[in-house]
Amino acid sequence: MLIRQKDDVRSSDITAEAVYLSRRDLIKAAGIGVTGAVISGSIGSRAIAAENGPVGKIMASVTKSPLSTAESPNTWTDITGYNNYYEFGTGKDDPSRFAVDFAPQPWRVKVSGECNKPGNYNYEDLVSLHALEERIYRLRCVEAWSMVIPWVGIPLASLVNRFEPNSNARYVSFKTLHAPSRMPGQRRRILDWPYVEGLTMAEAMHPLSIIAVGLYGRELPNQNGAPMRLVVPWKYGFKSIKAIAEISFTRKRPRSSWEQAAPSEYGFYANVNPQVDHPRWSQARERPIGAGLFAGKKPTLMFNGYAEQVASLYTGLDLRKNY
Ligand SMILES: Nc1nc2c(c(=O)[nH]1)N[C@H]1C(S)=C(S)[C@@H](COP(=O)(O)O)O[C@H]1N2
Ligand SMILES: [Mo]
Repeated sequence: MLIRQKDDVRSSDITAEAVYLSRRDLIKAAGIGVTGAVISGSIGSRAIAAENGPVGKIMASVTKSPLSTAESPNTWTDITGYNNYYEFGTGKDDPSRFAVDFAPQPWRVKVSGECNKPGNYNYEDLVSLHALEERIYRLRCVEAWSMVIPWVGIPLASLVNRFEPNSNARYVSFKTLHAPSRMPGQRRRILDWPYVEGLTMAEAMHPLSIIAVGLYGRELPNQNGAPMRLVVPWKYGFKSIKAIAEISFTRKRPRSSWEQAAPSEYGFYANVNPQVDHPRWSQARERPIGAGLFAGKKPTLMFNGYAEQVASLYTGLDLRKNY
């Protein structure tokens, strides 16, 4: 069995658009004849390989954000090959296998509820008006594994402001596309489809909350939630809903899919918290994906390491009750 090579080549060491093959990808490409090119992104410092399906186009004028972590990102292969996306199956490699033919364009988003600008918006109209930023964020799944992911996205607040929520809007909810013919997992009753998630308005307006449309400087792969998904880095990964087709502003708190499925295990807040265990496992430590077979777990940080930025959103809230 091949053990992952650590390919910590810096972006300054490789010219943009240069073809860069990590040793592992070279061996793989030579050995089993991977179809498609193995290319490096304009931004990424790791090899970008087609082994988990198609590689999207490079996105123009992406700026680096000061809100990124300095930790080195997981490889393209890890981020696009180890996924949770039950619309395409419950196995970690199901989304990369079964979302290949999911065509995310054209895409429309229905906006409704307590706002002055409801309507049906085109993906282009929503995204093209905003400057794209690279945000390298930690992702901590409630299952106690983690990654570091270089998203490309836009601040959620900029998008929300376009719809002019009114003073009745206390929450914003999101729904994934419901299309069983295109999302095979929706033909089975794994969850109550479509997948629903929600945030308080204060959480939605927080500068760390983004709508991701890309990865490693390229268009978002289908398995990561193309064409647009939420990323809220201080919360467990299940809050970061994929393939958003509806956005609604509400007075009442929405019930998210995992909360509906198992309310004693998954709450509305779902803030990463090493002190509040899941009923069936500890949340004190996490397994970094891609660290190698013999690497140990590492401690999970309060609010996934974003406490300084977000703790004030929760002053006075009992985080043990409001898990
Ligand atoms: N629609 C939808 N969104 C989803 C999920 C899902 O099953 N369906 N899984 C969630 C979970 S549990 C995690 S950990 C993240 C994983 O995102 P990634 O596969 O891009 O790393 O997506 C979240 N968003
Ligand atoms: Mo997750």
